[in-house]
Amino acid sequence: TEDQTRTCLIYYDHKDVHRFPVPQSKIDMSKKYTEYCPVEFTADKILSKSNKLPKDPHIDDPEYKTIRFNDMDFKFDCDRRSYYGPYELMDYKDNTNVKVPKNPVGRTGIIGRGRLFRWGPNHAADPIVTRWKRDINGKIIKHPDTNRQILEFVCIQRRNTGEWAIPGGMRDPGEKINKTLLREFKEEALNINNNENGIEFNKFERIVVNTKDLNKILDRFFKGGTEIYQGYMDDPRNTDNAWMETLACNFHDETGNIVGQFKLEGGDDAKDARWMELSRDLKLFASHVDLLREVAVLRRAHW
Ligand code: RP5
Ligand code: MG
Ligand code: MG
Repeated sequence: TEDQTRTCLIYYDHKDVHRFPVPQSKIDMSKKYTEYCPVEFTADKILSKSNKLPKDPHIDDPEYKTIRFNDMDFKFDCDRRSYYGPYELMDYKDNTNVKVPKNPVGRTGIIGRGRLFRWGPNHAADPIVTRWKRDINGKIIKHPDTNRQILEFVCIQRRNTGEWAIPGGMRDPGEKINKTLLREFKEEALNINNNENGIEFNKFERIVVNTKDLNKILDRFFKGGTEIYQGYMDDPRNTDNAWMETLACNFHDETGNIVGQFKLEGGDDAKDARWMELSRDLKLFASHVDLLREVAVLRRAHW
């Protein structure tokens, strides 16, 4: 509704960081909001120079001025373009010498990067792996209300907030988006951390394959994706100057004999993984439910 405000906390381990409330009608930055006094927040982990995470320089670092916004940035090995087209730059507080990216969707109640590594768009990928719900004899089940087949998707539980989500993740520096989709699925839903030597193959319920075969199956399966969405993600970490954008792809196992047979196991930043029924009543992290609705429409499934 009009006067609804977004007052949520930024994220789990920063329970003290409250966003400045932004009424629905004031989200658009072109609308005047004179009382607006966003909280300045960039997590220590993002500011620290001690670890090797691929972070951007902060505004007080001379390197900051070398960032190439709205472009491929080879120096920092990342794509700073938004799916929305060019975003504007704005003053950081009253400092007219420093320009920071302006969130194209609007005000969030926080300036700085919050917990995000990059200024501007932070690119992620979301693999939505689906199969049809079946009875114990393998027959596809239809929903009594809609008489439509029911989809199940691979869902993970995020370690940090405990929320259930699509097993998505951030694009590594220089990484192709297709690689991110497959890598994150393997890490978070199969607990496979790389494809060097150590993949165990007792993680499967009904099929046993060796490492090479497993990778072949996954590589082939992940070639047949359908793009569902690319754009902004309403992520709890977003700020006025740093935000999540994602590319979501549906990988559907029609027969249920491929990935549909895999035993899921949460790994990396996921503490659990399971097949979950698609329905409008799902409560998931960020706006992941909206992505699933698109998949249900695409597959003419129950929703
Ligand atoms: C969401 O955060 C994206 O849709 C993706 O699922 C996820 C990526 O962040 P991490 O899972 O790496 O925290 O905005
Ligand atoms: Mg991950
Ligand atoms: Mg993730």
